[in-house]
Amino acid sequence: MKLVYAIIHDEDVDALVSEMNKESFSVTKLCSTGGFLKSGNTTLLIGVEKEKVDEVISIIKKISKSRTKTISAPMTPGGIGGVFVPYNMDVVVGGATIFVVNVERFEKV
Ligand code: 2BA
Repeated sequence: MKLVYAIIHDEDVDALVSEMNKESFSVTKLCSTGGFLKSGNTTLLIGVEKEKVDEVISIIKKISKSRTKTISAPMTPGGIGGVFVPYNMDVVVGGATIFVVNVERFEKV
């Protein structure tokens, strides 16, 4: 058995969870926060048999869309004084960040 972790945009959650349920995959949804942007995202946990991992990943790929976020980053100008001047920077986030790990033991009691 494998456990798929998928970090996705909050905006894609409803469509993705619906599609997973439609295809009979069980999903647990966790609220998470990206360490770089420090904004909310969603982590899905999906436990599946090894043979089903590719199917799960193809559903994630189909539904998760990448988006560009503009962030304000401080920069120091070359001049004297070290004044920080904010400038805008575009960051492409996702579609999805996916980890697949082995599950040593799985039980429902
Ligand atoms: P964040 O950490 O908020 O990162 C959002 C986006 O910012 C990233 O998109 C990437 O394009 C950019 N980014 C991240 N760290 C950066 C850095 N040190 N310098 C410049 N740009 C940087 P994604 O790569 O698509 O990642 C989306 C979210 O997935 C991340 O949100 C984080 O929550 C998670 N993630 C990505 N890679 C991960 C990893 N190796 N381990 C754990 N979580 C990861």
